[in-house]
Amino acid sequence: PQTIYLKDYTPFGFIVDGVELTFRLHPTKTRVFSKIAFRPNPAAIDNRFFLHGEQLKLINAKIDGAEITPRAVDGGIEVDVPDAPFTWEAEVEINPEANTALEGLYMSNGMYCTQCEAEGFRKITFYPDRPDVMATFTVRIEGNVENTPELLSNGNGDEYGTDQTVTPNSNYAVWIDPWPKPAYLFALVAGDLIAHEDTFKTMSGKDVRLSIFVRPGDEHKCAFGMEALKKSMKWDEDVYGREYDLDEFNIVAVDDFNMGAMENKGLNIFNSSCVLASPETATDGNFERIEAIIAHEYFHNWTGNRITCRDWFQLCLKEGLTVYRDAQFTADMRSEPVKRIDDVLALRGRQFPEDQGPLSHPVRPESFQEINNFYTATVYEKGAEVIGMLKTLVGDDAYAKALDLYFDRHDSQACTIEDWIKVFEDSTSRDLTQFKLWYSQSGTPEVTVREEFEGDIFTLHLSQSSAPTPGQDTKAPQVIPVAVGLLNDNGDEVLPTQVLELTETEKSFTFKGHATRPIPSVLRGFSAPVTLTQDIDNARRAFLLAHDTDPFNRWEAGRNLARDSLIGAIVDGTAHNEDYLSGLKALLRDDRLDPAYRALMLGQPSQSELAGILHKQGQIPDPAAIHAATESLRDAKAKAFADLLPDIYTANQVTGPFSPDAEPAGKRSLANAALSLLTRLDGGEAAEKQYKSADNMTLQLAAFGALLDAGKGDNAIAAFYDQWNDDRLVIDKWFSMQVMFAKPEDLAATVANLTQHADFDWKNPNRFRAVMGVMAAHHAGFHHTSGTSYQVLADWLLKLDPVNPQTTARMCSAFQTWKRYDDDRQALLKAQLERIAGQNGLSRDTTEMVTRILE
Ligand code: B3K
Ligand code: ZN
Repeated sequence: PQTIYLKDYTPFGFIVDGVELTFRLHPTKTRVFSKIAFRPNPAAIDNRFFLHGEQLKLINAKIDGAEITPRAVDGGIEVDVPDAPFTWEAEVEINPEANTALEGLYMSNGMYCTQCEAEGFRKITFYPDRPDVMATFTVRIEGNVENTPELLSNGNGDEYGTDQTVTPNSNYAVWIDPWPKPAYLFALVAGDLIAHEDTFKTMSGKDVRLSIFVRPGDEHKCAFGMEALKKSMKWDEDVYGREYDLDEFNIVAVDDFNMGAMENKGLNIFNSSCVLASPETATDGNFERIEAIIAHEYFHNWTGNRITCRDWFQLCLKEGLTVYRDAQFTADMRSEPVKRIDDVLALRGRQFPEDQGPLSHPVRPESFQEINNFYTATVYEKGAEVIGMLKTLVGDDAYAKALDLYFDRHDSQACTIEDWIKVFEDSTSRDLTQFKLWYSQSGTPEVTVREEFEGDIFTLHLSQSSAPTPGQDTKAPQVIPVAVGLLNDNGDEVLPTQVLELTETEKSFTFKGHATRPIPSVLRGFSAPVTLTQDIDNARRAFLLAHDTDPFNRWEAGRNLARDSLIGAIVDGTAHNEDYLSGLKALLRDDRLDPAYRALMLGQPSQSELAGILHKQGQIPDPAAIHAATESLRDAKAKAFADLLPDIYTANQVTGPFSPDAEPAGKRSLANAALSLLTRLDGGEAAEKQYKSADNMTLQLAAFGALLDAGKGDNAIAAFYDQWNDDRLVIDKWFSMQVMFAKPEDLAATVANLTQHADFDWKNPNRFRAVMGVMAAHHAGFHHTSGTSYQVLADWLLKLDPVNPQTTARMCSAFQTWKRYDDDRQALLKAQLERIAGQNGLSRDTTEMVTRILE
């Protein structure tokens, strides 16, 4: 496969003045007619007229009305064209039904839909399928009124009719999108859909029609998504001054989708799991995620669509910023500290392993083979952390000013990270040259803190280092904002949060006028995506757990105690730390603390996180020992909190009609956390009761999990299936839960068994992930010494690859940590990776992933 480099970028030789498309829909023979106005681009160096095109059957092509025969070249066609404006016309045939890769135009349950980002438009028609080519689109869709009464595309609906003269039962719609956009934002949906409708009045008083389109039967699952959409629209006006820019905004729910959702201009397409929700079928976690994803896709309207990326290396320009914006939104709608902790958990769970293994790449990568492989936690989540650091460094007001300038200066442009940085430099006069390293250096920096106290001067000596990553042996020091506060012995804050800028390898910061030695709280709010090494003892951590005035660091203190207790148990079988247990108990009792926050406090590092920590410490992680230690810590908590758990459980029951708001959801999460520990004491009695009386999925699923965990899930497995077998999204949960709670030694067999089930529709990405993704995340089971899980996963990846390379490639990351483990496991893992790599005809997507992982 060919490697594409950022340094090779050149602009396209032509400018597109307008695109007209007509779709004559047919499940296996859809005709696409295109008429595109081009003119030479004066800024271009290369004026070859190359159009991307893949899996297209060309019926005919014309330049200025005269039929021509294009030259077929790698990935598309080339044509000799006049050195003056001209019109390109083409008619192509495509086969949506055969499109199992779910990229381009495909069918899902009888419904036509598209996914074009990153490079899927080239599977629809010949086009310069690159984000820096922006154009206005007019789209006519012709369908069959019975199968596709609803015909949707980007922009504003201009015309809808039935046209009996051409074909009986035919219908058509015309859509005009007045905003220039790259082809990756094109969308088309056609099917038998029901709209859940509403309206929104924008800040300048324009009425926008809002619709969520779903398959018949899902109408009752739209209300929450609609509220989330209206909240997002209002929030973007209030906080960023961004107003919506079309007369309508449409969302469609699709069952077969490779990812969460897609921000197509005016026509967002969602994986049904990321928009549909009812109290009976969706958990509080689902509700929160849906709200965040709807916000994310909506926010892309400005950060992504109005201002887009020049090339795919700049992906973080839209994704990092939009993730940052959706995090701000969730923090505003819900609890800021809880959101921050959730995000750091996700970062450590997904981004750190990526950045510390063979797939490590900069937030702005410099080369790729398949761009779909770079929609990663690094680009998205670390990309958002980088924006957060920038805001911390320049301050809130300067950030707001810079963003205004960004929207002003770059509206309707395809931009780069340089443009983004320049906006901040111009509006703050700050030199951001060093800051830019966050975009180009990969890896997780490690910050080490040393304390000194002399006279009345307290000094923090900070240093930074960064381990080599693929292609980057040495690193320059980065600018790391380290938020610090000081406490006295009573836990009073004697210095409120200050941001220290660590710009060199080593730098010391002094704090004068302290009669007694202060206690620092370092990296408050997780002010930078780094690992922190601090030589402090358990007593200090217990003090911070009890007193830190920064909610993130208070949680972090408990987390570190849990981590060290677990590492001690794993490495030398040490008993669990009593200070941790008693400190945590005091905190759980504290009713002034938000229940959601207390629920997070009850958590502990995951098994794979512990494996990563041990590996970083130069040890070989033993999955069975890690599993045993995490189980024993849960047992220890159940025992230590035995008298408290029933009270917590009872006090956090929610009565009245279900609401997914933060407050009741927080109570449910604490009650469910208590239930999971209680089950270790009562053998599942309380869980059984909760399962029977549950009237919402949050309670039902938690009880189901507790029963499975206790080995008492058999009845529930049958009952759950009977109750929900007509709801695909709930049946995904049914599959996942059985995999998640399998005993390590039973995992491979459980999975093998589930894949035999009639409902294991493996071509559906949600179902595939519900089983295979959850298996790969089951640390002790996946890494069971038998190696059977490795083999089962590889078998299924090989089976899925020819059908859906994108989902296959993504799941290969399950193997990215293979070098952490002992020789036997490494050999088993490597054998599977090599088996995948050696497959004939393996997709470009999967080839790139396994090659990088093996390197
Ligand atoms: N921009 C899309 C992701 C497209 C992924 C293509 N493989 C969704 C999002 O980030 O909002
Ligand atoms: Zn996005």
